[in-house]
Amino acid sequence: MNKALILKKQADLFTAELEDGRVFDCVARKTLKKDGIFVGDRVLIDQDGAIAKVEERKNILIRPPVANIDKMIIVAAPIPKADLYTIDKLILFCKVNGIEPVLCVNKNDVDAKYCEEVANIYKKIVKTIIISTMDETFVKIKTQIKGICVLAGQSAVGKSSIINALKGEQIAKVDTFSKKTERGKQTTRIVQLFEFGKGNYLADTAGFSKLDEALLNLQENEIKSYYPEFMPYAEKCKYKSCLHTNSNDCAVVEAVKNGKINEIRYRNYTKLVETIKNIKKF
Ligand SMILES: Nc1nc2c(ncn2[C@@H]2O[C@H](COP(=O)(O)OP(=O)(O)OP(=O)(O)O)[C@@H](O)[C@H]2O)c(=O)[nH]1
Ligand SMILES: [Mg+2]
Ligand SMILES: [Zn+2]
Repeated sequence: MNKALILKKQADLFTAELEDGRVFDCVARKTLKKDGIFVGDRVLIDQDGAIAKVEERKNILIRPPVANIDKMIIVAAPIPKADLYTIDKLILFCKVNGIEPVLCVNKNDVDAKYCEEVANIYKKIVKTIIISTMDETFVKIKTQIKGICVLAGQSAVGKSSIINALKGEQIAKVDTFSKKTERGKQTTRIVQLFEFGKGNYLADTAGFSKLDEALLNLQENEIKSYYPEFMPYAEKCKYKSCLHTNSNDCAVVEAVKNGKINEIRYRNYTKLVETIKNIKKF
């Protein structure tokens, strides 16, 4: 049997790439549940050219459905304005699932000052780049594509535009922000891995609507360990197993007050802890 990687899935039809680089369309053996095969899956192809087995996964995202993600490029922009709570949840999701997060602030041509402000919040926490798909700066993305990478972020931030700019052709469908909001739908529907040099892929996706569910398995007291900027202060906090959500003499809260920890990141952290606490009550 031959090893292959699933690049695309449309209804019952899969596009797979063999180790020698050949790309072909195939179906799954009747004994396999086709819902159980994801883009990014490493599979075995039998002599009839059908998918016979799915190999063990490193991680999996349910919506959008992608498996074995190495890196997530989280895209933000001035239009639509960056939702920092979503960015924080995506970074947390990455850290929990062994995915390397990279923040890409796009549309620098629209508002460079705003892009820099967003980048400044994150540059010490994750690898951060500022680009525009309208000029040459988009090439900064290219060196980031290692292994299976996915683009994530709100609708209209420019994920499909990034694919098109990198490929130098219009292969991913792009719509204006106003058209998207009129329809209330994202333009990109299917997940597909685009190849950028051997072994390196970038997937265009349509947002991460099941993100909250994916984070629910976390305990409220483990979230803080995924905030590297808390560490130096958390160590000094005099309360044992402190959640750093109460103001009485907590070293992390002090650091927020003194401007050592970004206040928006911190507020989003407490919001997340509260959300998880409340859900656990049911
Ligand atoms: N000014 C400017 N506009 C951009 C840039 N990148 C993308 N756009 C525009 O932003 C709009 C949305 O781009 P898309 O690439 O469709 O966004 P998307 O993130 O793929 O959206 P969904 O598929 O709905 O999730 C389009 O009108 C693009 O032309 C940029 O760097 N600068
Ligand atoms: Mg898109
Ligand atoms: Zn504390």
